[in-house]
Amino acid sequence: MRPHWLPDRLFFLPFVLISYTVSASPHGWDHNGYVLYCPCMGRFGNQADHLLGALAFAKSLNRTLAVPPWVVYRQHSPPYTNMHVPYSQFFRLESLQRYHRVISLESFMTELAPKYWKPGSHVAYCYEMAAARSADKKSCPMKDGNPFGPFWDHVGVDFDRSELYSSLSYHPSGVLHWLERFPATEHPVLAFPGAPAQFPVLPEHQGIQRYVEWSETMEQLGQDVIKSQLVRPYLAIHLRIGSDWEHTCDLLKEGKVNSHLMASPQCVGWNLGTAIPLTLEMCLPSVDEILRATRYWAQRVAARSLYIASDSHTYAQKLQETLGEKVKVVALKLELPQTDLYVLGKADHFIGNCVSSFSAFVKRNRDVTGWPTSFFGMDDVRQDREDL
Ligand code: GFB
Repeated sequence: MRPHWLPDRLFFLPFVLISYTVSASPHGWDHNGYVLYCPCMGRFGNQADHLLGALAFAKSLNRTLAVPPWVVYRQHSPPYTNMHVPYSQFFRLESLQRYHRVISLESFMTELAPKYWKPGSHVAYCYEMAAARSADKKSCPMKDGNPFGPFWDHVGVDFDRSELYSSLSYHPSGVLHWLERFPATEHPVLAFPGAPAQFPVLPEHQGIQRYVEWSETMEQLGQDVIKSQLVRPYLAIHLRIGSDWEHTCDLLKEGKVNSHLMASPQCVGWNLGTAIPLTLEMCLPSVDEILRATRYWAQRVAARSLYIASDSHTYAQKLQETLGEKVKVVALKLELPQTDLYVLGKADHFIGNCVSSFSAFVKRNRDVTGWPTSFFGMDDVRQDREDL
């Protein structure tokens, strides 16, 4: 659903204007150096996890982070090419400054690179293992395949040579090794093929989410949905049940993974020794479980409306039948996933998918503002685990 006041072609116009405003301010060169990377793993939720880790990494090295655009895949509709959406279209870049120095990658390229990071000086940094897969076995795979090639082409960068490393860690505890090996005086710009961060984001970096604040345009889009469609208290659920997800959860069925699968540490715990076993209902909740958990939480919070975000079916009719006519069931199938994320984040209670980083974004967003979250398949196991 596109808001009625934004015609198709103009949908991204306000975002473009905002990014222009942000990039119009002049930036001086930071002699402590820069970190650049391609958010080349996964879709929005994965990229958001990586952003938090990359912010922590840049802060630990005291380098400015060049915040990349979001890579948005258009696999299901023409023209099938990736979009590169500036960070500031969805979130306020200036809010990140409260955590650490940042510049948008777009501003870095237009304002600073022409003077300080010219063609000929573009060095790529990666693990030896990653370079071993390249044709000459010693070049970082910066532009090999999609999304890597289209990303750096979009940024307008070719790489001239590579610096390889083997025993460096992106965790802030490894900072001294980085400073020794790649001092900013000789290595002003560290450009990586992927995020210098772990996935999922480490527990100690989850709080950085508080600096990820919605842009004014997203606030307007999200509030428009809440005010026009929902009645508080409202319950919100995220159904991650599409076919790609079924394949992911098959790994669990086939016994190929343990409790740690993608974002699952958020609900089973980080310590594998004490982690809650990850069940199929937690990964791919059945219709019965979706109805049960929704009914349970709707009663507990005395919900007057239910918001369903889904990558596939919404089960709106079944949910309406199970909740009765006093609860308004809303399933809009919004075009922009970020509007769903906004509305899920503001609910009086949220039921997410433990394994999905899309749900994890919502959970972190709610954690930093003190709003409660539960997960499908877990209502009976979490009650006595205060550590989760
Ligand atoms: O966000 P994400 O990394 O979460 O990727 P996972 C899932 C994408 O699916 C979202 C769409 O970014 C959206 O584009 N999507 C999922 C939704 N749920 C919803 C929803 O409720 N509303 C809307 N509008 N869109 C990982 C992916 O997904 O799963 C990997 O990053 C891979 O690429 C893996 O596919 C299996 O962590 O759930």
